[in-house]
Amino acid sequence: MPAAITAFESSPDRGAGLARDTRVRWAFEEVGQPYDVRLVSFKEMKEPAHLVLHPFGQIPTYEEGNLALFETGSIILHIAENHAGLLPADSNARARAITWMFAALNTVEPPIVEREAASYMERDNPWHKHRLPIMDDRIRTRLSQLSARLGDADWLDGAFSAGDLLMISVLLRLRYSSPMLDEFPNLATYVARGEARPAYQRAFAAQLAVFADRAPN
Ligand code: GTB
Repeated sequence: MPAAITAFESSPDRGAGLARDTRVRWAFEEVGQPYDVRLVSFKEMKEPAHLVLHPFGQIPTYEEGNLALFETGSIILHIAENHAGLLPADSNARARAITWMFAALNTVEPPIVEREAASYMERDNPWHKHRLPIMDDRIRTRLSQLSARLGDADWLDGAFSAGDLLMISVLLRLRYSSPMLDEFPNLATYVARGEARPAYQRAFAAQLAVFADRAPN
């Protein structure tokens, strides 16, 4: 039986690919592994049956035999460690690719998520317009540093890896909330290069298909 993941039954982005199951789908596609998807409602995510799988009541989760995982970083690392295609064989190169996975999730994604959350949870407060440029500057600093490191390379460290998969997923998220990515042409091209991968295309289409037949909420 293939591994099974959970995804939103009804995603607020209606298939724009922003929910984190897209990253996991992409990882499965890169390594050529089939997977099942179980859709869960917001209500179900907070119920005991789901909380056993995910203590924070979120998606995605991963189930394979008697193994259950949560956290996209951990899920993608597990997929990458068990199937060829997302981590180099050389142990030092592998460690560096895993470092980029952590950098994407721990260093680049947090300021992007904070800005996104603030823009829909705090926007009615008078101080929001003062906080926004501060949050933008935090993101810009990270983008500038990342842009300097990437230079004119195709990927962050040699061949495409799970580090690129996560970094591109994180940067894609920014594209939907701010035009800031366009200030860094090599990053915009890097993201486009990731999106052009057939595995990403299949993952994006699969998550979009969940919403294709539905009327708007
Ligand atoms: N650190 C965890 C991981 O990496 O797996 C974070 C998981 C997470 O944030 N899950 C979100 C969730 O389940 C979905 S991805 N939220 C429901 C809840 O917390 O109650 C975040 C997300 C959701 C929707 C959009 N969107 O529609 O634009 C974008 C991103």
